[in-house]
Amino acid sequence: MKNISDLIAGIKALKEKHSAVIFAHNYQLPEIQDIADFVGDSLELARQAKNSSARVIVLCGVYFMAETAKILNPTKTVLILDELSGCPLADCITPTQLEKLIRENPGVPVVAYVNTSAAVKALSSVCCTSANAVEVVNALPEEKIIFIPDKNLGHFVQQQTQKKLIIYPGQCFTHAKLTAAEVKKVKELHPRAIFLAHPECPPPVQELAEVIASTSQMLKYVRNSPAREFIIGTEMGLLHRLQNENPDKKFYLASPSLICPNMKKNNLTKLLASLKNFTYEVKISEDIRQSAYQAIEKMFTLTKK
Ligand code: CIZ
Repeated sequence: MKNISDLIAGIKALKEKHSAVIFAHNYQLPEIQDIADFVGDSLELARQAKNSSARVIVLCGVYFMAETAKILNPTKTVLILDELSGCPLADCITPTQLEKLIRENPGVPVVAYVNTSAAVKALSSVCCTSANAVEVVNALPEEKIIFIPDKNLGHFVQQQTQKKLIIYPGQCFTHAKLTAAEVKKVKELHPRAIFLAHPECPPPVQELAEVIASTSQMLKYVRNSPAREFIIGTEMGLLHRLQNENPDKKFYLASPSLICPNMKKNNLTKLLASLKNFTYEVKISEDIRQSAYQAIEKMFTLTKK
């Protein structure tokens, strides 16, 4: 068992040796965020991966995020720290289930949240993230849209658009745990605080929010807000960045249950091992990768400013 400074020194040396970059999601442990070259949400990580000139990308997040980096960078080595850091939301829908939905709704385009497998993306018309879901849906010419796999994000988008969404009934089990009763209690304790909820939270929680936002939107909102106190309704990892970027503001997690066990499978020991042994390499068959690439590229095209 190495101490933390040995781990950090080892990671930095191997990173240099392999011309690697470390990307971390906003929900990662503080020590992973601190050593990363870039920290962001899945849209920012995807954009960063697309523009990276590094030979090796180490993705500290969950599996679909590493797959997205590989889809955009087929010639690079993409590593994930733990093979088992999946995403139960992404696992909610299989290619067979999506094929059935498409057969039942001929001609209706599929908007797939990036929290899906490469094989599901490959069957979809376009991807979206929580930061751009409304924009993607509104940019499509069709009036009826299949939205997969998160029903709470689907509910949020449905409130913001005139289009008719056919919403798949999946959900993120971490965000789904947050209840309106818990939020009301925290609001009572901190009456001046603004409540920011992630759109993966259930509708009764969304109704209590002053702001419904993705993690990147929460960071931006807090940065620009004159308020001093905020209740955060998303995975606890975001508090590290919020607090670092806003040392004079106060943050309260809406519930202690807002911890994603898969995001928290990653740690510095596994990061060192990943760079040392090139584990675990993400591989995607070329036909699936090419089709999934189209869906991600279309998201970038539709949301180009
Ligand atoms: O899109 C992402 O990265 C997720 C999973 C949450 C968010 O809002 O950033």
